[in-house]
Amino acid sequence: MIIMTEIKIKIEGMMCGHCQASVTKAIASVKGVSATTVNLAGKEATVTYDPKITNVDAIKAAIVEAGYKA
Ligand SMILES: [Cu+2]
Repeated sequence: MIIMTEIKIKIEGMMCGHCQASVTKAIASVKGVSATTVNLAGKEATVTYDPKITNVDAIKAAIVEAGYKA
């Protein structure tokens, strides 16, 4: 049985649609993430993931690796 967790992560540094796409791609590439919506104006990402596979720290690390602050 898979129980998904949904979290919101604040992100600093996104300036345009390209940044939004980069962050979305970075988060989606994390193993265990099933869905993500990045809100550019709200500087926030909503991420749905399997807590047995990944965690908030790994998702934040992917955002930082893409060049943004989480
Ligand atoms: Cu940009």
